[in-house]
Amino acid sequence: MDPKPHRIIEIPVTVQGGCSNPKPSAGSGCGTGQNGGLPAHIQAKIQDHPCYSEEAHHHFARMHLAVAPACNIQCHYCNRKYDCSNESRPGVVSEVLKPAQAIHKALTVAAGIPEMTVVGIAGPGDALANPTRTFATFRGIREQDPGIKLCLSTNGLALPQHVDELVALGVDHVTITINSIDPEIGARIHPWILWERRRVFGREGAEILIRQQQKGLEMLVEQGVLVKVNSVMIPDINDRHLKEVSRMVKEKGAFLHNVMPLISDPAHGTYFGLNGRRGPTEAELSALRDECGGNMNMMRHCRQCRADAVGMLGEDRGEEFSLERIDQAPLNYDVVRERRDQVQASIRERMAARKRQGDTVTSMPSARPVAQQTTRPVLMAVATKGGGLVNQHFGYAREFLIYKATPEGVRFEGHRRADLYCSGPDACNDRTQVLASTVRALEDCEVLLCARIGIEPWSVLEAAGIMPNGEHAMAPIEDAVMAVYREMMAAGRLDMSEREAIQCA
Ligand code: CLF
Ligand code: SF4
Repeated sequence: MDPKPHRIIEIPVTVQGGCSNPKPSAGSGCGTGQNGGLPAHIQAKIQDHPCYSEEAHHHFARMHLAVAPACNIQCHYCNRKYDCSNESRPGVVSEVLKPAQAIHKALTVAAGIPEMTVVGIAGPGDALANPTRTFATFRGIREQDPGIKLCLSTNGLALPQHVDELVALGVDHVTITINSIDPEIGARIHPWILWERRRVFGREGAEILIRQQQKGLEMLVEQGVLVKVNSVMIPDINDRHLKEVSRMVKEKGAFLHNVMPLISDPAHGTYFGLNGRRGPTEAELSALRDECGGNMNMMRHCRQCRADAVGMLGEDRGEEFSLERIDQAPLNYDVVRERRDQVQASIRERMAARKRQGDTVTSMPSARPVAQQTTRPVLMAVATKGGGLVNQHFGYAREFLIYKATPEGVRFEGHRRADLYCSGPDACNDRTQVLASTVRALEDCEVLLCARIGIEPWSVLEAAGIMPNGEHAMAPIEDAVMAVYREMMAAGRLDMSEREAIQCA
């Protein structure tokens, strides 16, 4: 780290709590899937937004419309050939859309994926560096279907001058990427910005960016918009600083903080990638999220989506809805809306029923202080294709969700990507390699829950200390995790020595 003392920019908080300020109560953790305790109007805003509610991401889908190609800043983790790293994993956007095309695409996806609740604009550049295209798109969707939530992601430089228009259009969810509140650190991430028709470099540019971000955040909160802050964790540049960022954004009323790992691959041609800057390890990321979590609700289920992503988080159905394909699709939108409303109402009913069941299943039966002190936590990997259920065949899983079971209950920790084990009859030679990489990705997990698994992967995982378990197929994930944890406890497999218990605490 740079030893020089840095000046943190913090615009005095002018926004007070009030009914429009959506600060959640401590422990209400939208990032934890437990949304109880939130005021009803906030609960209504997040309950079917897959990014703002961890629980919703099992049930509802989102789509991004790639209408915003230009950007007004430079980030060292971005190469314009690729999606905006604010909201995407690297990969070219298949097609940049004009507003009319984007509106038609959104309505067509709503017809094909009735679970889709949110349309976001997240690049491939910056949504507000392309205001004409962005607002024309939002306006068109709002006119055609007021039931779709509108969501926007921005670097924040041009945010203050657009807050009124966002509010007028009913954009209820805005993400600002804030990587630093210290211009010295900011300049190491953002080498220049475009400001008042000129390039402003280094510290001066970073200072303007930070001020605009904070001003935009305050203005949105004042108007009752739910603000999520994304931060890219960059080891040895802003990793230790992000706790300070978390504190500041919470103070200013941000609803949720999403710390994402730097994606740094030389093949992407970014400055950081080409200069050997590494991304954080899973352990570093998890530790920082825990540290920030003391101040703030943390998002742990982000998939760093493409700027043209379509579907549930973690899946990409963009190809099904390319311009070429959707142009031929006939559309009776009254029917679409009716079907969508029915599907979403039945999902909400299932979620409510599950909530009514309460915590009885996912917490331990009674307080047993001695057992709790000496019972160790266990990480479990889960193969799911949505719905909050253990319902994916191991061979078809492209990612695993990671849950931590403790005597106090079950907590979602994040996800790990995996290569497809069953990718067709011609891919048999790759399977050993795929299994080896899955074992590496899940090396800290002791159990793998899935709907089914073949004998070969079973043996390899078991030998690596990751016990496959298909007995809870189609069960709710948290119930299944807790049931296996109880079995392990009953078998005496979770006992710790007092010394281990202290270390664990
Ligand atoms: Fe898109 Fe972002 Fe809206 Fe979600 S994504 S604009 S808030 S609808 Fe979500 Fe994707 Fe993570 Fe973004 S998982 S990258 S946080
Ligand atoms: Fe790239 Fe997004 Fe940064 Fe612009 S704001 S340079 S598009 S990562």
